[in-house]
Amino acid sequence: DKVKAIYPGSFDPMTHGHLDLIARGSRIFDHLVVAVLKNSAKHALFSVPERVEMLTESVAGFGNVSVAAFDGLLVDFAREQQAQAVMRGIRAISDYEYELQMALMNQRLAPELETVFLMPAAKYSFVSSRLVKEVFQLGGSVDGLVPELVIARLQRRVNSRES
Ligand code: COD
Repeated sequence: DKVKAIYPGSFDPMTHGHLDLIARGSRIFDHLVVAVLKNSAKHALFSVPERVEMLTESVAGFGNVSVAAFDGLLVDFAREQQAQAVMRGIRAISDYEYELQMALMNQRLAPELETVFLMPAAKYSFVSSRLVKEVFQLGGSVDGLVPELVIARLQRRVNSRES
């Protein structure tokens, strides 16, 4: 049987940490759906279509990875997609508590759906979308932490705010 997994998140914006996880997921699952949450409480820098576009371009090289947007409960989206697993990343102990809470809540809501945790390469373990935005907006370099196409969009976003 084929195993389909959902990799949900805000991806505002996607980073090489996310891509590292996607590469790992694409090797162990038959199909991976990267799912961008539509109605996040988090204040977003990029719109959902922009985030989907950046991800879609970045995963084009993987034959078994697709990108979608979703709203409502993750477990409902997973059922709709007929997925067996949810993939999440753990960078450090600090991620664990939040991830465990969500995994256990999702397990209660959908006992048939497994959450699978993967660790990124150590060189990406400190990378977060939040810090990428902060460092870039304050004029620091984020080269090597996000794909070039994300840097180009960050540049345009910050320039348009300044002018
Ligand atoms: N290396 C490896 N992994 C990373 C890195 C990195 N450098 N950076 C981030 N990650 C991982 C994160 O740990 C996470 O697993 C994933 O990548 C996505 O990260 P984010 O920050 O974009 O995603 P979140 O945490 O904002 O996503 C939250 C969800 C969208 C999954 C959650 O809010 C949700 O499921 N919402 C839908 C409503 C719902 O079902 N709620 C009940 C949940 S119990």
